[in-house]
Amino acid sequence: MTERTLVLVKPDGVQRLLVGRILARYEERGLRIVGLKLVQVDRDLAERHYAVHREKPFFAGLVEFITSAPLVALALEGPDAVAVVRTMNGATRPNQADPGTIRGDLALVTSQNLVHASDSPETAQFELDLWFRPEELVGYTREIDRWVLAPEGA
Ligand code: FUP
Repeated sequence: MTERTLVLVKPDGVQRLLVGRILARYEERGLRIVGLKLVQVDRDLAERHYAVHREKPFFAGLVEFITSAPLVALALEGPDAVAVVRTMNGATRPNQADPGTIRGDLALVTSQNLVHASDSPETAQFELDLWFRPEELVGYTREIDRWVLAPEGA
């Protein structure tokens, strides 16, 4: 089923000059970019984004990190996009992330694991609403779609 998901290339990705390479992975997979922007996150947005972790010991550090420098927010669309992107990102802890995943190839520590992606379609809806205004999400088709998005069984 076609889904949209929210991805963040976190401040470590921007500072390490990895934005282009990370975006290229999603693009090359065939996912469609339907929203994209550079954001200097404020505390309020950071705390709302990570609200589920409010009681965790790492919450303060997480908010500090995500607000410390700009990040890139993107909305991706495609078949099963939520699960596909989570798999591409790899395990939260980079020392458990498989080679071939973004974290497994490019990250070493959990506190600087480069990317965030929504963990369910429901979370994706919440996070897309949080990060993008409706008019910032653009639906369109691409010439290549008939080569990467053929209907199942076609
Ligand atoms: P993920 O969905 O893979 O981004 O992972 P979580 O939602 O569980 O965690 C969100 C972020 O909290 C991680 F990207 C990094 C940080 N974190 C820690 O710093 N320590 C932990 O033990 C778990 C998460």
